[in-house]
Amino acid sequence: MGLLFAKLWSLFGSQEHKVIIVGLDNAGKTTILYQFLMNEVVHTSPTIGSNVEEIVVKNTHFLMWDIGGQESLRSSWNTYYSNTEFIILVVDSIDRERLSITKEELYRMLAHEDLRKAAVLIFANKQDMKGCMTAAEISTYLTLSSIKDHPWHIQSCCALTGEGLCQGLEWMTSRIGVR
Ligand code: G3D
Ligand code: MG
Repeated sequence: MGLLFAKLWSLFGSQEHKVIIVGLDNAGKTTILYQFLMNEVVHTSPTIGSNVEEIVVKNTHFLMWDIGGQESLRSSWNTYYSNTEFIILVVDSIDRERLSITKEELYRMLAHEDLRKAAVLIFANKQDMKGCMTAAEISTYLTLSSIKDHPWHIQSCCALTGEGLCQGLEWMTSRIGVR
């Protein structure tokens, strides 16, 4: 019985959780993914199509899909949605002009049937930039408090230094098994 339990537990523990990393082009999605992966900053180029990497946090495996954010690619985001447990939405906190587009994309995703059960982590990235919006400002603009049907969390971060990224991942691991 004990052995069976241990086996089941290890199966559960090593189960993969699908994550999609979305956001407009230049928000910092690829930089964040590679920070998770190797804890160092890599030179990135605009993502055409997608990058996928497995990230392990405290025995929890996340399969993370970094999806290109250019306008021409956004219409195909929904092909990545099935079985997604977490959406990481990366916001460029200095890009005030395009926050309205991010908002539209966020609510479009939340309304999608395949993302019904997904939890949303919003990274307010580029907090090192002078004059950037704070996480609180972004939260207000995106009216996050109105989201009742998806668990959500906003975390300020700087993908270049990695600051704030661990806290975001910790929130994700804390959600596992809650639903
Ligand atoms: P994307 O995958 O969302 O399109 P990238 O975005 O990860 O390719 O990042 C786009 C640019 O933003 C990159 O600069 C990257 O270094 C920069 N960037 C990412 N995160 C931060 C951050 O927290 N602070 C600052 N200051 N810059 C950041 P380049 O110059 O390579 O285009
Ligand atoms: Mg990219």
